[in-house]
Amino acid sequence: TYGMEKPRGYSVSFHYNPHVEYHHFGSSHPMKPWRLTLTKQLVLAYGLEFTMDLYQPPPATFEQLSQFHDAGYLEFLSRVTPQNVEPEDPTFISYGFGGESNDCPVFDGLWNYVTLYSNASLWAANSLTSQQSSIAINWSGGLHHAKKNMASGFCYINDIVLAIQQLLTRHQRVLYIDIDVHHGDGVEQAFESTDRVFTLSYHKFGVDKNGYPFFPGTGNITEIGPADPSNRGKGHCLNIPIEDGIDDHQYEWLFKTITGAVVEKYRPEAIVLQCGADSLGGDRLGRFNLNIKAHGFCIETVKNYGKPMLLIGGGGYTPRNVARTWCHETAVCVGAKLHNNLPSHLPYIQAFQGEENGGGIMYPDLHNTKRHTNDNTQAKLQNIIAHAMENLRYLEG
Ligand code: ZLV
Ligand code: CA
Ligand code: ZN
Repeated sequence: TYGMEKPRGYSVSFHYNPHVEYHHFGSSHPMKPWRLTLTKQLVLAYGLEFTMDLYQPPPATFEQLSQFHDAGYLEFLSRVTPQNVEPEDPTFISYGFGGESNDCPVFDGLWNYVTLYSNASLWAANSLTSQQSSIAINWSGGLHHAKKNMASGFCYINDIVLAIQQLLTRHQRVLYIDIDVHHGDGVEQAFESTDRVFTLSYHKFGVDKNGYPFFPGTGNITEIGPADPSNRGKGHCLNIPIEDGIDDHQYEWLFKTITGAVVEKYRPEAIVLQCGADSLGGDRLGRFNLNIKAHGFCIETVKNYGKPMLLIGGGGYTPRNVARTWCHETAVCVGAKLHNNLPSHLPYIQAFQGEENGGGIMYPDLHNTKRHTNDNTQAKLQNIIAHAMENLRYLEG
């Protein structure tokens, strides 16, 4: 039977290069690659590695990244170091570095870090297009804010755009869904002029008590793509703005209603799901009150559509809960149920123990940790759903 393609089956592939863990954005920076160490340890401790095909992708090449990014920007990224950086240089600032917040610092091994997480997404996309797997996972990717010539919001290279470009070589329509608490602006912008990618982002939107918008400040429900009605991309993006403190029940209802309608109307051939874990309760930067199983409900819902699915990470700033969530979601993909008692041989088990760290269990109640007041009324959510359905009428041509 040689010469025949392997049937798709139900196999899950896991794409990860542990060298990403050795990179540091700086001690006070909220983005901690160490959360990936914790995720990996949990996945291994539960024995989930035996249920998947494992790949360790090498760094991506300059040429692979230039499928989306400008060569000048890549040249800069590949050469800049903490030693040679010139903070006053106008190109440095135009590439999204420096500034007051210093969201995107220059750190040792930056190029190595970005090429590692990017190729893991490319390999994951490739395992779907070559039909080696039906679900492909890269928890180290999901850096949705990066633009073709600019770093933004902790993101330097947009691995999601690169992976979607790979999927477009085999699939006519790709749906991108983003449950990170921030708006997936970089992916939306990259595909704003095509009808072959539909982008759907759920996120916190609004200003704080001092009048500062929640990052990146875009993604209102009225933003549906380019204004020009002759643009093919018009109507192929949907933004779901959410207020502080949304709970499990409300989020699950919003997610299944709206995502279900998009899938029915757009009929995607493949789905990319960005699983940013900063939408959990108790996240250092997030504003929602979601529990792990409500976040995982979104993954389960998308899995049940039965399309080739690429799962990628994203934000998540309380590392122990990021690890719990992505391990739970790995289990959802392979159809395993995890015991609430953490495996006793788990390395770094202290990170999950103690009342403040979740009491040594897999599924602690995150509603009670740093709870945000719920500003989402049933009427407001009803209104968002109605507006979203109205926006989807563009798909009817
Ligand atoms: O999760 O917090 O709000 C994908 C992702 O979506 C800003 N940046 C910028 C614009 C002006 N502000 C700075 C405000 C800083 C508030 C304090 C931090 C402390 C240290 C370092 C960074 C932050 C920070 N930065 C918190 N929120 C921001 C955002 C960027 C959020 C990126 C989310 C990335 C991985
Ligand atoms: Ca989002
Ligand atoms: Zn985020």
